[in-house]
Amino acid sequence: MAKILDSIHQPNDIKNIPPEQYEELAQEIRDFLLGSISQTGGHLASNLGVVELTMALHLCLNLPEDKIIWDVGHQSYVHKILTGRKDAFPGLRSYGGISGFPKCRESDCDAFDTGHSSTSISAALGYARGRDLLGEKYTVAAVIGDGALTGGMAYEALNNAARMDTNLIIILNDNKMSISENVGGVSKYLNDIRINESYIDFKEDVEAALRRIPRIGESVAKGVKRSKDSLKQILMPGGFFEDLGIDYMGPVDGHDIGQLVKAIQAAKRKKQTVLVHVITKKGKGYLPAEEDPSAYHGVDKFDVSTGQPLSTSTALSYTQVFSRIMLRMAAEDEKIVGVCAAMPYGTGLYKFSKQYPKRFFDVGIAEEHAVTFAAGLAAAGMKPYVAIYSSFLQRAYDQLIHDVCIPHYPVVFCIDRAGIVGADGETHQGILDLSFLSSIPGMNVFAPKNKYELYDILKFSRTFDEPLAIRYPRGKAYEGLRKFRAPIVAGKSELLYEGKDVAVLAVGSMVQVAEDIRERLLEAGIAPTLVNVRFVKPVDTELILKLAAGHKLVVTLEENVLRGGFGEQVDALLTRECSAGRHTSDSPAKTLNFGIPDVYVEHGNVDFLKATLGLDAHSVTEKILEELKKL
Ligand SMILES: Cc1ncc(C[n+]2csc(CCOP(=O)(O)OP(=O)(O)O)c2C)c(N)n1
Repeated sequence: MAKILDSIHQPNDIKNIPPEQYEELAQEIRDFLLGSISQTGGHLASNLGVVELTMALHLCLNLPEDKIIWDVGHQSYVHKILTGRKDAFPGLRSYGGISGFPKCRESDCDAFDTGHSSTSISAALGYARGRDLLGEKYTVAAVIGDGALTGGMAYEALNNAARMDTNLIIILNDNKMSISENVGGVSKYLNDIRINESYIDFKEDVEAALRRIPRIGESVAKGVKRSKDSLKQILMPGGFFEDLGIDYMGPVDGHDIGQLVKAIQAAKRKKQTVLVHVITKKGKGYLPAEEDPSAYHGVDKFDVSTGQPLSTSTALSYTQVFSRIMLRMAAEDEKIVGVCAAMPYGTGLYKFSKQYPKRFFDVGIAEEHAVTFAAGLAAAGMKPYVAIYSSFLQRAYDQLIHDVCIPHYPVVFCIDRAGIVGADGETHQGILDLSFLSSIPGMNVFAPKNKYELYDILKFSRTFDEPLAIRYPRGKAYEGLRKFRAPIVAGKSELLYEGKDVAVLAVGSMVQVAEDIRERLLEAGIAPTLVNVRFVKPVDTELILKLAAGHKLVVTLEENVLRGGFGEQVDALLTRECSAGRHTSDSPAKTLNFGIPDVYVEHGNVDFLKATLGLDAHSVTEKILEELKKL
């Protein structure tokens, strides 16, 4: 039988569907999402939850003239389907295929690129202000989840958007969940509104009824709005937003298209910033996801009938290794505390949170706050471990400098997903941390070569009295090179193999690649020196100078941008030494730096992307051999 969804080929096609078919269309979209995401992997539960909301937005707005800005953007799949990209879903998050996030370059219906949380209200406000200045008339809507609303930037934007005399719509998609259960005071506040279940009609009816009371009606209505008691919460919820100067509408049943359309149409008529509070169920329509939305937030390929992943790996990831070590360390030291920003599962702190609930802090999607909060914990005498993804730590650059490194607090940053992460693409690649961390005076930066070294550096961190960043990649923890376990000494590298002619200095994940490169060079009759860099900051100056004096070629390898990375530090050191006349050799070594060029790396398979960037063993070996021939 022909599907309703098959009649949607381009933006606004949904408007040709009769209302009595909306429910069926919603079901078809859910079936499509399940069928497709179970084959490709991706963000499932959030998208299942916004099917009706997205349909309603597309029914009320004209795309691409009107603008929808999706916060984080992981829930934009339904929007992609309704804007003519359904057939591209087999390539979702693969190299050359469509992105898992909104991308302006992909469609003119994607109004703003997102990926990191809590940016949508700022971007939407900018759009609205620009629209007004240019005398244009389109509608701007930001769609932000209750999780994303825990991020500080959202409040900066709300503050700025308050008391505007022009229209801006904020749709608050409240499903009680961030990736895990949402946390904090605002989450509780929203929950209290939800419990009252006083929907939009009721609120507007009450307000109108109060106003109709002869003579005193207007002032009673205003009085109720101004009061802070629970009666107000029942009669007119959303007082927090109203007090800020933002019109609040809701709560609205986010799976009732009629209600949603009515609310969005009413919001469009407002001459100010209006927040429409929409209640949805994360994972809606797929029981396993409804029951455990965290597990189905982001999924690999899975079997729809059982909900089980298609491939399971028994190999431990760095995240799991970190998770286990944290438990062991916390058992031995009561001062150890764990901090994460809305990602207890992703960062490996979940078990810690269960075993040591009092010493665990999920601060919400608030990386800046997480860092300064940890500095405060350290100031109070605790030993904080902040578990965070590399790309999200970018947000807290000033806090790292101002609150941790200037006062020199011994906070440990356990930086996961460092390097190429793959399917999530540009916004999530952790390829800047070595550069931005190395530039901070007082910061120590370490990258372990394998899982044993992650254990050793964490053990070392317990008595290390300085700020320390430990960065490790996504996925399976390397188990090779086990016999190399030289004690960790601050600022010192580890010499793995001594050879001649070429010295290869590899950072963290690249040590495994360097081992392969060494094998290949040995086959070509060259015995290279191989160094596990360990500390990218401070670098092992003594060893680097020694190697530069004793080899023709010094090669650096890192899964980080070349700009400001380890390789440039080596280059700068050698140049400085040469120009100061301190170089011990007559002909100092030439350097060859391998890393990521000055570009953003799009989504795709990790190994494929590394090979494209020339960071695979074959490409590097070829270049080394070529260079050696020239020397
Ligand atoms: C700055 C930043 N930190 C962390 C994340 C990881 N992350 C992606 S989605 C998400 C939860 C978002 O929750 P919510 O906004 O409520 O959306 P839902 O998935 O529940 O629909 C988190 C923490 C991110 N994208 N950006």
